[in-house]
Amino acid sequence: MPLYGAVVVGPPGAGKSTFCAGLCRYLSLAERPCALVNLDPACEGEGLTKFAIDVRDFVSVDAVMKDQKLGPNGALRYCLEQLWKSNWLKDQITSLEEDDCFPYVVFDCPGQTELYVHDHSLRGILDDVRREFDARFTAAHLVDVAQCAVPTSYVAACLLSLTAMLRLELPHINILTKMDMANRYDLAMPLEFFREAQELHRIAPFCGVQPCSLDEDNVEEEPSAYARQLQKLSGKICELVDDFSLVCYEPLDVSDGESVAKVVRLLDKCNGHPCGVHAPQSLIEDATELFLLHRGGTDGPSISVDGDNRGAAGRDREPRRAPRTVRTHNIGAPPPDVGQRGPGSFSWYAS
Ligand SMILES: Nc1nc2c(ncn2[C@@H]2O[C@H](COP(=O)(O)OP(=O)(O)OP(=O)(O)O)[C@@H](O)[C@H]2O)c(=O)[nH]1
Ligand SMILES: [Mg+2]
Repeated sequence: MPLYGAVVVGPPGAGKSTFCAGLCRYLSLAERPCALVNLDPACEGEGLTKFAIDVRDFVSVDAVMKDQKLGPNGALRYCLEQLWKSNWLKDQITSLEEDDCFPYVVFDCPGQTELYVHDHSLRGILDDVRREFDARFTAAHLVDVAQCAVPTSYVAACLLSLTAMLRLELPHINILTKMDMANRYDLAMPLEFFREAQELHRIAPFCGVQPCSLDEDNVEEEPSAYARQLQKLSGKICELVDDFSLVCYEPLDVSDGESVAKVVRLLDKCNGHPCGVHAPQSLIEDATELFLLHRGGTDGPSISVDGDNRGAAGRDREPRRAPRTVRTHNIGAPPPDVGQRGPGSFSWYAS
C-alpha cells in the first residue's frame, strides 16, 4: 500500500500544530495508525502530540545560526536545504513501515511561508518522499478566521492560498481555522462569502475602511488617495484570484469532532485514501463520538473551548453596503486575546 499523508502549511499561528494534533487524535480514535512528522526545526517544546519523526533530531536552528552566522529565518532555510540534500527523512519514514504498511503521515510544517512561496526546499523534500514511497499527499493550507476581519489581510490570505496551491502542486484544501472565535469579529460580509471566496472583488471597496466609516454621518466623505490606491490594488489581486477560481475554504473548529471528521473526509478524498472511499459510516461516526467525548476529558491531550461563544459570525447577516468613506486600512483588528489562553479562548491540556 502506498504512503498516504497530509502536509499542513500556513502562516505562523494559523493553528497548524493544533490541527495536526487534532487530526492525529481523530485518526487514532478511528483506529487508523498515524505518524506526526515535525518539519519545523525552529519548533519549541515537545508539541501537543508525540512526534514520530522530529527534524530537530537531524538539525538544530540554534547550531546553524551559530556556525553559519545566520539570522533565524536564514538558518531555517539552511536547515531545510540540508534536509533536502540528505536521506535522513526518507530513512526515518522507511523505519515507520510495519507489515508492508505505512501509517498515515502528517507533516507539521514551519510557518515561514517563504519556504514554499520563494524557496524550493519544502517542495523538493516532499517531491523526493513522493517519488521514493509512491506517496499520495494532500496539502492543507490553514488560514486563521481572524484574517476575515481585516479585508486587506483576507485578500492577502487568498493570494497566499492560491500561491501555495500553485507552488506545492499537490491535491489541496484550504481551511479557515479557529471557527469557535468567528463570531467575535465584525465582518464586512457574511461568513459564507469568506468561505466561498467567489466574486472576491466585492471585498475590495472595504479595503482600507474603518467600521466607523459605515456610519450614516460619514458616508459622504471621500476616500483618501492612499485608500483609493489600496482598493485598486486589492481589486486587481481579487481579480487574479478569481481568474484561477481555485480558492475556497473549509471551516474548521478543531475541538469539534464533526468538523474534524469533515476535514478528514476531504483529505481522504483528495489523496484517494481507501478510508475516504470505503470507510463504513459507522466507523466515522464512532470516531466522531469518541472525539467529542474526549473533548476536555482526561485521557491524554484534549481540546477544550470554554464559554458559549461558538457559531459562525454573520452567517445570517446581510452583506453590508460597500462604504464610500475610507479612513484607514486597519479595520477590525482581532481582539488582543485571540489565540491566547483565557475565558472563551482555546486550549489544549493534558491530564
Ligand atoms: N480559539 C482557538 N484557538 C486556536 C485554535 N487552534 C489553535 N489555536 C491557538 O492558536 C495559537 C497558535 O496555534 P498553533 O497550533 O501553535 O499555530 P501554528 O500554526 O502551529 O504556529 P507556528 O508553528 O508558530 O507557525 C495557539 O495559542 C493555539 O492554542 C482553534 O481552533 N481555536
Ligand atoms: Mg506550529
